[in-house]
Amino acid sequence: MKDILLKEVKIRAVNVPLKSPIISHLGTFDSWPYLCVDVVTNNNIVGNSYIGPYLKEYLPSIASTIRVLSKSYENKTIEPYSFYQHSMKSLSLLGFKGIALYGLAALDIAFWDAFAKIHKKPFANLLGGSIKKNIKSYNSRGLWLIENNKIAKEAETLKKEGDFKALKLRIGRDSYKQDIKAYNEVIKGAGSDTIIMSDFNQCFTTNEAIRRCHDLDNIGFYWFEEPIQYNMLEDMKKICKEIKTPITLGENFHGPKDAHDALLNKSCDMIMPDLMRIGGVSAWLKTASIAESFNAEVSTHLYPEVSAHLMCLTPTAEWLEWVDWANPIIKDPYVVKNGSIIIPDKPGFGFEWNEGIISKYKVDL
Ligand code: SMN
Ligand code: MG
Repeated sequence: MKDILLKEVKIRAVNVPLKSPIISHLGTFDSWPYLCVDVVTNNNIVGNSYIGPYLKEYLPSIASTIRVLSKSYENKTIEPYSFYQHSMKSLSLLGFKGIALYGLAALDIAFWDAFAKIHKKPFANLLGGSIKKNIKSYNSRGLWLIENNKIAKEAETLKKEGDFKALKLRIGRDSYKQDIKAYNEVIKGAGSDTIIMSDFNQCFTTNEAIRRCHDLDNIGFYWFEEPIQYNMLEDMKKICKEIKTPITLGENFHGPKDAHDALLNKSCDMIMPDLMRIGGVSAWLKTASIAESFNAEVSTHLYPEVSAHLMCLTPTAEWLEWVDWANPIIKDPYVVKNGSIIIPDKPGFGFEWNEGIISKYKVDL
């Protein structure tokens, strides 16, 4: 095959309204900011990626790291793995974490998408995996810290959206009794066979977390997520030791080494890396191998389209987190049926932009 070279990297920013607001211990959000990246090759193949870095004010600085990182690869053959290794080395001067890593992730995902399109294969197939039809997915787009009397109805709606078997409830309300009430409302609306994950979003001190996790330990939550500040690995270890319900961490792992450190330290029972914060596709694959070596289950955080392919290549894959927040910017959004995400039979990760919506919600960089 003739060398296919990187011609150009285009970056656009959007701020997409959410169907219903996110109300969490991390803050309240009515819209979600994205950077949409296109890597364009000399034969006009386009690799796409998006990242959603939470705070729209930081879109320009992340876009700027993407531009700087991509400069090294202009007119070079598209080699995503080598690009990742090279970019990571270059970050030693800036730090391996935070927004520089987010920029690297955005580029890495788009390079892999282009690479798979060059080879005319869905990404998971390109790497020698089969496209799984049963990637179990939970609906995580709702059940925020909303009023109790709204929970049952919302749970019922969320469950029906893709015949989901599992939903995630945000907890850490004022008292443990309120968390239990919220759990019971989910059961009331979605049925007693529903698997219910939970997320504290780091709202407690260590002592509070131990107390609350004990109070909720026999309720039936499938997992407790991030009870305390994400980087308190020693305290997390203590919580893990005391509590029967599995504890998960991972959306705040900045790079594979964070996953390694948390697993080695027994700070969590399972992990759920975020595609952006872990450092993109290349970093996910490294993390999947680390998790395999600890025999630890891997779930995903946001980014269902790319994460679905990665779950096909993750030996200890568990739950995929489904959110539809990026659906408006995607031409044919992925769907979930019978509680499993459907990976489209298309080259790359299988999504293209909805240009009209991108223009509508575009923000300046
Ligand atoms: C979450 C994700 C995105 C925004 C707020 C909260 C949450 C999750 O931690 O795991 O889905
Ligand atoms: Mg979370």
